[in-house]
Amino acid sequence: MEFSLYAITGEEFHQGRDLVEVMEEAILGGVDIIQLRDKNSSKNEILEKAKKLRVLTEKYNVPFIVNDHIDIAIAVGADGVHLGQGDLPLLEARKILGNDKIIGISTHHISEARKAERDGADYIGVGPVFPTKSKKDVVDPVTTRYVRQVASEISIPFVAIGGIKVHNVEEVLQAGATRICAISEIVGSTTVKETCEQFIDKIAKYKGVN
Ligand code: 3NM
Repeated sequence: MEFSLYAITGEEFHQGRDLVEVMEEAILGGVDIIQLRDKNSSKNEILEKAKKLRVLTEKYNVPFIVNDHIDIAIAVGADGVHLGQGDLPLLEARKILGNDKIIGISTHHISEARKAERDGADYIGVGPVFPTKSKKDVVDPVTTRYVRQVASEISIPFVAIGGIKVHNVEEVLQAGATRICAISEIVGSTTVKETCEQFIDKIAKYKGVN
């Protein structure tokens, strides 16, 4: 799983801008994997958004991940799903999706990271590193301490998430992360492409260091 900047949708931050337009700008700025995450819309609405994002991500050859909804992921031919700790267990999701699809799992503790690795996750989320308003049921920040722990102990790819901004991303990279994920900093930016370019520059600076 080669990627460095992961953008998740968060339409509450768009200030009226079109979903596909914002995500296209993010891709043009260097985002190399996209997740549709929508906790507010109906299943049909999410399906329609997923179809549009599938067309966009296919155009740019960027992996497309759907949060929670395995059925929608299959229906639109997404590259994979992202599951939380309370969702369908990874082993069951794997039975449905097979080995060719990407399955990512949110983790907030090293025990969850170890289990996800054991169960065959393709990548894990590591967070929330910093306080965030983008996730409702969020646990206390895990801090860069957890990032360090995962970087030294876990072999599968991991992506740091939660409150990560251009101004604090270097702390996370210094802790050993090589992949960064953000919602509000990217999709809430008035200059989405430039914000992504700034993230990419900082990630590149630490490439080969970690
Ligand atoms: N998952 P922002 S934190 C969706 O820790 C999500 O698993 C998290 O949004 C986790 O970049 C988070 O705006 C919200 O802080 C990330």
